[in-house]
Amino acid sequence: MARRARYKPYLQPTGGWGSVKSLGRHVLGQNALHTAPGLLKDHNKLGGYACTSCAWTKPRKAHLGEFCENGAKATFWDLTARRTTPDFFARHSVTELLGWSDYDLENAGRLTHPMRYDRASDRYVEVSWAEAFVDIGAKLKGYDPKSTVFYASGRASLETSYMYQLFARLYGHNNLPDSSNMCHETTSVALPQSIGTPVGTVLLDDFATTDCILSFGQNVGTNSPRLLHTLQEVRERDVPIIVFNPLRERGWEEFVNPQRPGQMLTNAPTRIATQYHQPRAGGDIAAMMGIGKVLLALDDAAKAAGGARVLDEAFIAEHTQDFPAFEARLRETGWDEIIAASGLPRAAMEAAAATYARATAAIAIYGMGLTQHRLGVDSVQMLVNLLLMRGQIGKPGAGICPVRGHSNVQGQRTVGIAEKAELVPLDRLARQYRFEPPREDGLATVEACEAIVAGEIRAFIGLGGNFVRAVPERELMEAKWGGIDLSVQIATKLNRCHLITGRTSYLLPTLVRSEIDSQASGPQIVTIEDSTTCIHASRGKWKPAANTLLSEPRIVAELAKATLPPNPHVPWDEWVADYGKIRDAIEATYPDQFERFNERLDTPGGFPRPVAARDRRWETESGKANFKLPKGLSASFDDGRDHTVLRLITLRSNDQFNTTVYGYDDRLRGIHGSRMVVMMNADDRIRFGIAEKGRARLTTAVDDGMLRSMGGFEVVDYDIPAGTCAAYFPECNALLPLWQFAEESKTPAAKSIPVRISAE
Ligand SMILES: Nc1nc2c(c(=O)[nH]1)N[C@H]1C(S)=C(S)[C@@H](COP(=O)(O)OP(=O)(O)OC[C@H]3O[C@@H](n4cnc5c(=O)[nH]c(N)nc54)[C@H](O)[C@@H]3O)O[C@H]1N2
Ligand SMILES: Nc1nc2c(c(=O)[nH]1)N[C@H]1C(S)=C(S)[C@@H](COP(=O)(O)OP(=O)(O)OC[C@H]3O[C@@H](n4cnc5c(=O)[nH]c(N)nc54)[C@H](O)[C@@H]3O)O[C@H]1N2
Ligand SMILES: [Mo]
Repeated sequence: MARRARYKPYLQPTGGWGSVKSLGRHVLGQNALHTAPGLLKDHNKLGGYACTSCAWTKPRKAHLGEFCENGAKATFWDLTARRTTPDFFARHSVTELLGWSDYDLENAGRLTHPMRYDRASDRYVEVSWAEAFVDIGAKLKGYDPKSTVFYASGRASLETSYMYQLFARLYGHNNLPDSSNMCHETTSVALPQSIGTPVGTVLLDDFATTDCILSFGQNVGTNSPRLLHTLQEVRERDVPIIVFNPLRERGWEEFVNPQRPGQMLTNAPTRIATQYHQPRAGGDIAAMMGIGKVLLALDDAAKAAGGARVLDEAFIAEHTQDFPAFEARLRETGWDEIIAASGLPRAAMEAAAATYARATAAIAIYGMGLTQHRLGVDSVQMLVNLLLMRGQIGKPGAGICPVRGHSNVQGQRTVGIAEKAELVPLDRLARQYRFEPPREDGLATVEACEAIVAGEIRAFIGLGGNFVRAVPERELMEAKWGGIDLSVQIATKLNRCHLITGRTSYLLPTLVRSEIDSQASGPQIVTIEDSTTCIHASRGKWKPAANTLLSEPRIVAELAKATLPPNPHVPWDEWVADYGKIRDAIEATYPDQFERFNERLDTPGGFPRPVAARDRRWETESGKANFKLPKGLSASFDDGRDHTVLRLITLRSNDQFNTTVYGYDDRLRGIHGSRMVVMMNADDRIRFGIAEKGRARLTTAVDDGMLRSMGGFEVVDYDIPAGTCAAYFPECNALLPLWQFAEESKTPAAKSIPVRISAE
């Protein structure tokens, strides 16, 4: 039965009673009420567990309830009383389950037993752990390692991730795609070229002294709500926050902090954004060119009048390279082009620039709205250019702040989950474990998809995630998956990727982070790295969902032992018995990053890894921070001239974590009851002859001989610029061509899919 959507603009603040009510519904829905008191005591606390939801950092001094609506939802979802047992699989064939929604699949509860797909009965059937490991190991031994892919989704701890990358390299490949290939890979490519570090430079303390925040393409209210606590404090110092986002996101508008009883009683919200500009999708490079142009003009005027300069000339001279070329580009780019490409009036850019020009310490925050475009790398580098113009990197209260996705996605890269060989200290791994690691680059996510489509991949191991559902080109990917010989999914809940089976398919169930992980030496600690490079310890507090579950480190170790020839230098069993020893090994591989790792586990607020750019040391080839020239003004694939083509943004609702769908409401956007919705400008709707609240079909507007088309969308008139529309991920991934990715980073261009829309 198709669901009907209801739309009523949400006028309440983010947080507040709406968030409490929504949370209440989710706790009851998962029968997880017994976990609620623990949420207050242990969630994101020293001695407790780190939230599995977003990667935003934790303060040194935690609030009583250091959680947000969505972090709590993620935890309740993990700690549900429901179970997906062997009996469940006996009742439902895989073909039947393929007809279930993402919500219904995960809502069946936690996986409890290792399972193997039985083609004859079309069912997953219980298998012993021992048999699963022996069979998987035997099969892996038979393949060319380079024809296998070890994917990781960004939740697994530093300990698991380190073991996993080592397993891949000992086995013989660097095919380690990660969810970050679909996410902030653009950041990891852009920032090293600009400032010589792949990560952000901002620490939580910087928010206490900043006097201006610029935000591009990030949805704080839904995807990093704890950051709102910090932004609220920033706003109480009357600091301006300038937001660029095609959609009016409630999270950037008003917030009532559920952790503040006084504010909850009065319901008087804190206004977050002081300026809200709505560029068209992919319009940010142009918008930033406009801001840069105004900064130059203000600086020219200041120079002429003998007033305080707007540009930081000393910083530019001492620390940067290529400013003259960038300045020339700003001066020669005309306002007409900028206005057309950004979709913004000149006054918007003037207002933003005037405010930024007055700041002494500014932070730039960004998310998927910049990274998931054809010119995503250029978009991020433009934002850095704006900071460099005014010397806003490497001093207190200032810097660049990518808001990462999964709770340990940044950390996985730090400990070697990377397909690019140059990013990994292979010589050190070679010495530490006495082997010859593969030296050539492996496959990133898009490349792994291409190889699967080409029939070149024999085995796929997924350390978490929902690969087939998260990647572009769904129909082709699902059709080609059957060509994989062995598909092994280490998971907590059932998802669609598990049901798209290879010739042999295993489902290996594991613990979640909030559960007690007991090994030979007692309960274990795991660690994660947040968006600001701080490392936190996490201790599970809850009884595991089933006593048949194994921890992720144990599963990785057993797979490795079953696959690899014995190597006395890799103590898999000792590591599993005591995760402290894995941390010692991580420290041995990365002595500068993880100095005294085990001793510093309980540093309040986490301990930061060193980032050279924070100290104005630029680890670039030039030894300076580089102004980078964008390759174009529009970040999208279409040139914006064909008015029959819209740019489709695919994004997250307030009731989901990526492909995990907690419910059918997107409260903050006022959309209820359905996810098959396209948000569009009313003028566009009329122009395309679609009735109010009518139904529509979206068809990808590319000419590559493939038809990508989806019907059944309900149209919602929304506050979004003409020419841009929005709908939900992962539903829309069938519309995203595999070859439409960000230049250089290969991050799929999920934020401006060129589409045609027609009434249904
Ligand atoms: N509750 C919850 N938390 C999450 C997640 C989740 O699904 N649920 N996912 C996690 C993960 S893996 C990630 S990567 C992050 C994602 O968090 P975000 O980076 O916030 O990603 P999206 O939800 O995709 O939203 C992107 C935002 O960018 C805007 N946008 C789209 N196109 C453009 C553009 O061209 N220009 C500008 N300026 N803005 C644009 C959209 O309107 C939207 O507000 O969140 C993490 N945290
Ligand atoms: N169109 C479009 N596509 C996108 C995006 C977009 O904005 N638009 N965003 C992209 C982004 S930013 C990302 S990060 C990817 C996300 O891609 P993935 O990381 O692959 O997907 P998730 O939905 O996060 O994975 C959810 C599954 O992980 C498993 N899981 C959950 N917790 C654990 C755990 O603790 N351990 C293990 N082993 N398994 C666990 C569960 O079985 C669950 O079903 O999607 C990308 N795809
Ligand atoms: Mo992500």
